[in-house]
Amino acid sequence: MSTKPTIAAISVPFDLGAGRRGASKGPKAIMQAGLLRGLQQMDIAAEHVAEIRLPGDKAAPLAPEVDKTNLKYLAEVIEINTRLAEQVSKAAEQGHFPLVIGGDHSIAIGTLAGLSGHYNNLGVIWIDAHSDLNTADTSPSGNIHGMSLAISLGMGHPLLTGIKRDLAKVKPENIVLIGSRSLDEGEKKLIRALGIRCYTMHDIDIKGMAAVMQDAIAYISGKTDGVHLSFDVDSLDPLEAPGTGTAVKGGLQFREAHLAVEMLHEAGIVTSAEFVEVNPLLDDNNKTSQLAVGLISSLLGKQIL
Ligand code: 4U7
Ligand code: MN
Ligand code: MN
Ligand code: MN
Repeated sequence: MSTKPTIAAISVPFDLGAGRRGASKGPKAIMQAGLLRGLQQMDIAAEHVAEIRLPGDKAAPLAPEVDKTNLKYLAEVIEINTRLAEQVSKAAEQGHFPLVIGGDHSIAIGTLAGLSGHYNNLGVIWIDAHSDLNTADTSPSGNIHGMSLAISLGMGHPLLTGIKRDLAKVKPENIVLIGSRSLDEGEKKLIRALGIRCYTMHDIDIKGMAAVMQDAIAYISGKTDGVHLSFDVDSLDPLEAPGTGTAVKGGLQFREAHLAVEMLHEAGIVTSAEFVEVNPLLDDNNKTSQLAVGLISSLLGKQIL
C-alpha cells in the first residue's frame, strides 16, 4: 500500500527581498482564498506546519566589515532563509511534500537550501517572467528576489550561498526556466555560459505549452532524483495575475499555466513546490490569490472530471 505524502505547507510572510512591499501579505490571502480547504476536499492530507517570520520583522545587524553593496536587506534575507531552510529540511526529512507559500522570490534561497541535502540531483523547474540569475554585480535593482536562482547555483554573496551548507544547491544542467521574457544582460550571459535550459515566451508561442512541458519533463526527469517547482505568479500575464510586484506584459495565459501544472501532476515528478510573489496590495478582488490556489490544486491533482 502506498500512502500519499502529507502536504506540509510552510508560509513565509516576507517581502524585503522585493522592491515593493506587500508580498508579505501573500500567504494570508492565499490561505483565505481556501488553499487548505480545497486540498482537504480533494482528500489530500494538508497541514500548515509553520510560519516563518523574523521577530519584529528585523534581523540582527551584520558585522560592519560585511560588504552589503547592492544587496538590499541582506541581513533580513539571510535570517529568513536560514530559518526557512531548517523547516523545509525537516518537512522533507519526515517524508512530507514541502509546499512553501510566499512571500517574495528571495525565499527560494532557503527552500532550495533546505531541500538540497535530501537529493543528489535536485531538479528545479522555474516558472517566472524573470530568471532571477543576477548577482550584486549585475543586478539593476539590488533586490535579492532577482538573485535567488544565482545564489542557489553558488554564485553571489558568501553569506547567502553559504546558507545551510557551503555548496551549490542545484546544478545548472538540472534547471529549466519556463515563461522567461524579462532577462537582464548579465542573466542572458549566464544562461548561455552555463547552458541553462530556457523556454522563453517566444518558444511557448511557437511550440505551444504542451510541447514545451513535454520537452521540459523529458529533459529533467531522467537525471534528477527529485524536482522542485518554483512558481512565480508574475509568469502569468498581468491581466490574469495583477497582484504581483514586477508584472511584465506578454505572459502565460490562465489555461497555459494550468496546463503546465496539470502536466507536471501527470508526470508525477514534482517532490516540492513554492508559489511566490502574490502581492494582495496590488491585487484586484483577490484574483491572484485565487489563481494561486487553483494552480496549487491542479499541481496536486485536481481534475476537471
Ligand atoms: B522576481 C529584475 F531588473 N531582473 O533583478 C531585478 F528587471 O522574483 C527583476 O522574478 C527581478 O519577481 C524580479 O531587479 C524578481 C529587474
Ligand atoms: Mn522570480
Ligand atoms: Mn518574476
Ligand atoms: Mn516579481
